[in-house]
Amino acid sequence: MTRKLPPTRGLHELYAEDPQRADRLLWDRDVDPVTRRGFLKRSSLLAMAAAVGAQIPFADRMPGGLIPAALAQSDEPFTLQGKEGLTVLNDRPINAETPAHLLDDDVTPAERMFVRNNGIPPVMDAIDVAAWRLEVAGESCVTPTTFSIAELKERFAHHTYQLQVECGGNGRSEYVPAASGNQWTTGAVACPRFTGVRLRDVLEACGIADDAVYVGYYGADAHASGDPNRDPISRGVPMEKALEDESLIAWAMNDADIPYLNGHPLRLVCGGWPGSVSGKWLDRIVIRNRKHDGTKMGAPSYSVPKHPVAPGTDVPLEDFETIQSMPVKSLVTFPKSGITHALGEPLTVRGHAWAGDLAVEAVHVSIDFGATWQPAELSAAPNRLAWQRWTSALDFPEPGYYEVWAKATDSQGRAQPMVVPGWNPKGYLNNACHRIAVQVA
Ligand SMILES: Nc1nc2c(c(=O)[nH]1)N[C@H]1C(S)=C(S)[C@@H](COP(=O)(O)O)O[C@H]1N2
Ligand SMILES: [Mo]
Repeated sequence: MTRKLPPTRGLHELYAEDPQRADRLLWDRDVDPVTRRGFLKRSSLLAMAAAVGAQIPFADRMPGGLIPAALAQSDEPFTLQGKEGLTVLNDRPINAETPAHLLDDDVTPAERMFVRNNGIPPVMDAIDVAAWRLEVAGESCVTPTTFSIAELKERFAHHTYQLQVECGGNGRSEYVPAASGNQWTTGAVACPRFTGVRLRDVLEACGIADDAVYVGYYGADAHASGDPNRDPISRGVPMEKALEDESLIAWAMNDADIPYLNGHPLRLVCGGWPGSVSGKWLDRIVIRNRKHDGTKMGAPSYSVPKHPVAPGTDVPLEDFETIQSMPVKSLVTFPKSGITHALGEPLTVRGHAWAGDLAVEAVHVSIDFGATWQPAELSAAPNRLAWQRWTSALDFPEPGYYEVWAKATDSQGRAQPMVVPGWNPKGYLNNACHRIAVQVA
């Protein structure tokens, strides 16, 4: 076996001689303890190696407190009909995320699109497509109009785009102190192909008054309390985003009806922004002369502090701003974390990268906990606001436990952080590098 990493080998020898001293050398770093999943800052390398089932060749480059990806991922206990393999986080309301290896398709299949519900979806059997109506109104709408789905299809040109939808809280589970809300890991993201009419075409047909600044949506789902006078969610986007070519009122996903849990029979899709702007079971759109003030539009919902704050800070509401474009991010979707790979053969890894309203310019991968990076091959997006495929062939120097980390950089030069980025009270915008475990034997 080649000895490419003498310091690492030395560390293992040190462990054999004097484990306590080795632990001090390795783990006494000034980092936040991460204890939630039971792995303490000072877990010994021996304990860690025992837990992952192999020596860790790059252990000396492993950040203190890191929970090995091999341990951080859990298996799925429940199944949602039509969403087999997704991890159910909640059932009241239903929220389910997709394990990274099930997001490997270029175009996310319906059964693999995550589900994020703020309230109670309309009763499935009561959804009558022929009777469904979309009302367009609001104080800045010149000619309020109500459309059936057939009328939308008939009056306006049809467009299809592949659009990435990511929940603003995707990655929330990694914040310390913990932020309340669904404890998404990495799977509240998808990129299916949506077909519908442009929101712009419909708004223009209804007349956009000169003072219009915002568009808001309402859906047919009910508030979790059952109170018919409360909306579970009613968000929207500034006029500029609403008028983009890719902002759709969609009835189809991947050339079929939109799945019931994803908003059948009609939904708004404004890709690249928090998923919460893409209203499901869409039945009303309002053109507003001020920022829309529906449920979950105001701070702290889908908002982050205007300036960085220390973890745990109590932030006054006036110091928040509404999230707009989502930050650059990537996933490793192949292989599945935890695989065993044969030494001496290159391992092809791949995934997706996306960057909100921007394009992804580069993806880099690392097998040594971020000490060195190599560029991955990156494909162009099929259209704006779709994720991009990346691929890379990796060589491993010796047997043992490795992690593959992926890091994307957007067209403005901003890269993903390797560690969890700025803490915020609601746990939004965690775009830390994704990582998978690989055993080389
Ligand atoms: N009517 C309605 N629209 C909604 C929601 C909802 O609860 N009700 N959830 C929003 C949120 S927070 C997200 S992240 C996306 C999720 O879309 P999906 O469930 O199709 O994945 O839908 C958005 N649109
Ligand atoms: Mo969301």
